Amino acid sequence: MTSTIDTKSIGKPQRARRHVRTLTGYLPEVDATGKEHWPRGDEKVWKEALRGVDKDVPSVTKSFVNHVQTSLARQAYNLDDLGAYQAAALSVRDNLIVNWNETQLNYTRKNPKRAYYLSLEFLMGRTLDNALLNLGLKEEYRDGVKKLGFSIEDILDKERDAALGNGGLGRLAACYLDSGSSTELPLWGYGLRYKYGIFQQLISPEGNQLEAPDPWLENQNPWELPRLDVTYEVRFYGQSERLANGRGIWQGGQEVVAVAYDVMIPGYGTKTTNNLRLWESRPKRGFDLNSFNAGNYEGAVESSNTADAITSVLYPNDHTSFGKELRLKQQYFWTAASLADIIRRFKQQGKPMNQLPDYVAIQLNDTHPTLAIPELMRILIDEEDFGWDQAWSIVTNVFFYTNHTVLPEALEKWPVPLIEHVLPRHLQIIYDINLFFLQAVERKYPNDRERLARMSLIEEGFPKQVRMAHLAAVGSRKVNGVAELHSDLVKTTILKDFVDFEGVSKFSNVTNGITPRRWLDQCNPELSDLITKTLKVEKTVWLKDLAKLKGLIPFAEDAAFRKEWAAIKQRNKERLAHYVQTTLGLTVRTDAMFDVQIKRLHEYKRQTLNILGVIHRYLTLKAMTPEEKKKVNPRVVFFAGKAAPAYYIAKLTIRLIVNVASKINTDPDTKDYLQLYFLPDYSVSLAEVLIPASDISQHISTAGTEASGTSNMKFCLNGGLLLGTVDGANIEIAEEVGESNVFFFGHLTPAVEDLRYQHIYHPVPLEEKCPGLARVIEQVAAGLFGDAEIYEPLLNTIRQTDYYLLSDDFDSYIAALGMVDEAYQDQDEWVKKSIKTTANMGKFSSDRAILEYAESFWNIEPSPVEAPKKAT
Ligand code: 26V
Repeated sequence: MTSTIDTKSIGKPQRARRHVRTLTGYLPEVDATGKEHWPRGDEKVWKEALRGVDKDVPSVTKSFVNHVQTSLARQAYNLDDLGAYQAAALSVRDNLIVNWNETQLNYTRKNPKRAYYLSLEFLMGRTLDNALLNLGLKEEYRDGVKKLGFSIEDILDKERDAALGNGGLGRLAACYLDSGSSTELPLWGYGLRYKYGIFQQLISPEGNQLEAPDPWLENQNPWELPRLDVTYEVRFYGQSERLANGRGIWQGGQEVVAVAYDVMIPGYGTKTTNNLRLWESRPKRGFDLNSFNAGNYEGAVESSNTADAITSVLYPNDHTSFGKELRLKQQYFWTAASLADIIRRFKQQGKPMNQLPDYVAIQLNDTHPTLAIPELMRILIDEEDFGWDQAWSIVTNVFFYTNHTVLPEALEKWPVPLIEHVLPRHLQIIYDINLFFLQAVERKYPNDRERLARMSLIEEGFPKQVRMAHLAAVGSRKVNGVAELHSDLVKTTILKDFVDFEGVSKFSNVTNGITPRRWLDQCNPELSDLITKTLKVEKTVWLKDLAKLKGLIPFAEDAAFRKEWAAIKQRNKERLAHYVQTTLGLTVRTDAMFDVQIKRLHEYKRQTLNILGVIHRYLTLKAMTPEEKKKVNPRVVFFAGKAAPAYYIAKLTIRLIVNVASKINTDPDTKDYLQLYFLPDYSVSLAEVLIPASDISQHISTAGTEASGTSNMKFCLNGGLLLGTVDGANIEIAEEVGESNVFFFGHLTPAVEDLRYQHIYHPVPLEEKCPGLARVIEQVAAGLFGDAEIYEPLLNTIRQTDYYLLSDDFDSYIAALGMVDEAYQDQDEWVKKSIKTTANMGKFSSDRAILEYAESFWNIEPSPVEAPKKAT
């Protein structure tokens, strides 16, 4: 077992670490008098021997072959594409490491205030292509590997996605890291190194989703650096004793060790290479030798089994909570290790703890890391001897909380008995926070018991539960939502009482963003080249100042430009068709409109509305004469997305899509006009193929339910038009690109509550309310797509409460689809819309979003890496 840092010694400089740092650095140490000293040996010899970043093709091939030979122990005759990927990755990684070292040294020397992004999910996707782009080495590697007999595309295709996330929240975290490095901000990520990422989705012949594990680390991960010397002990269970002075002593229970793995995050066109630190759990005592010698092998490995479990698998749910003990342990393990690491780094500067908020800002990505709030209180009170008030003032100036949903079922709550069992000291602290908080509320609103019950951090019931969103809001300096409408809903619904009590200035909005490097340049290289050529601005400039896309607007009127624009869309459709052909063996026609909905399966996202709309179209086509059909523009509908393994209704929706597809794709009456595909195992990499190929994409959540959405931004950036409800970021996209360039339908947010009320208290039979929908449902129920009775529970969600208002929005949805058809008939106008859409998407760069966080919340500034000094 590697030596672990005793929690009591956190903050004391670690000698071993100091040496690691100085040995790899370029810069000499500065002593108290300001004099510079080279830490070891001959400075000249050191500096001459340090690896530079040679960017020419011969250096690339040399480095590649070196890795083939010495890192992989292989040779030219037995090197396959996977081996070539590994060699290329190791060679690119050398460049990242040099920049990473310089970045960290720069921060150590300058001591800027830093921000930390705590996220239980980082949906990174593939790294090699992004690293090449950001380092400016794409062409060199393309040429280099070609000379060695490989194609860069084949090599890039060998990389497995790092899929440590469920959906939008995790991908947002990945975009923000890219933007943090690209804008040279001192921003680190902290997460968990799950052994298994989001499950692999398989679809059975009947259309059922099956889940298989995703052992993504199987072939080793060249992008991480194990830091076996950076370890912390984390305690669970045990007893907590309160002392008279308010301090607590927490002892006993189980201790596990957190080991750091660092993932390098290069910036686009910058030296800044920030760090994503992922924790792995290990048993404190790897092997109990006594038990082993006594012949008890199982006993000897027991502690390792339970400790390993903590970081073994990502929970595959989003928007539903479960109260599982292991998930709580994941959350505490990760927040405790991250805070210990942040505090150790802060203390190395020799500053007193009350200055923590001057040097550290911590962003809580949803409520998942909220235990960091009581954990920092515990450290300050029990270990650092602070009094309550001073500790609370530090805590409430360090944390910032982003809410990502207002759906009640997705708001985290933890049973009090579970927290008491796993984290007894934290439960005491949470109760104390609650007591002081409610006392303050009582002073402002005397005798308002209902208000106290609503605002309490503890929900009464059997069992009582801790409301994590309340704890996060109370313990943070700022609270934000992720799009204008959503931030307003946060303020007027779930946290209304908190706005009344604390004042509105604590609550604000930062509209989400996406990185244009991955979501335009990498996934749509031809479009990126056309933009560069047309704007006559280097792509290194416009990819970092996305408002420059506005320069495309006049070209919407240029017929030659439109032709090029449309030809690229066409080639992207062919690329997608090729993917479907090679992976599923199915032939997609490419002379059709491509209509795409790709996202997690959820009732609120209303994939069901989409598939019922497809059936409606099918029935309409069936009723047409051949003459009428000739006027119809062919449409290909794509779905992709995973359902939470226990989400029965979502899985039934997949089953319906798959079975409708097999019926209509083989129906000679309709197959030339309508095709439908469910592409299994949706991932970041699949999104990169689907998005550039889309003519229209669907973002059709019930108004007020989708906090932002971010794929809507990706489609529009790639010139795909948006069909959607007036929800989330759709609204701001329409504001930017112009309402005439989007297709909106459906009821608005303020109507939703009333409609739901009507459903319950004044129900109208579906046949009367929405005959079109009733007819579609009838056909499904009659077995047109097989399995009649199997779909009953899904159909009943609509026939009964219809909580997500399909029957209210169906008619306007069908009308909007008709408007899309009509607009598509005029290809010139359509392409104009497409160009104008891309041109007006500048606002949605994640660079803009991360700078808003940096300036308005964290108060941090860019800290560019200086060029290394030459040896003297
Ligand atoms: C909630 C829960 C509840 C407990 C079980 C596990 C689990 C896992 C994830 C979540 C988070 C749900 C919130 C979420 O993912 N929101 C999405 O965030 C995106 C980025 O801001 C946004 O674009 C989407 O609209 C929003 O649904």
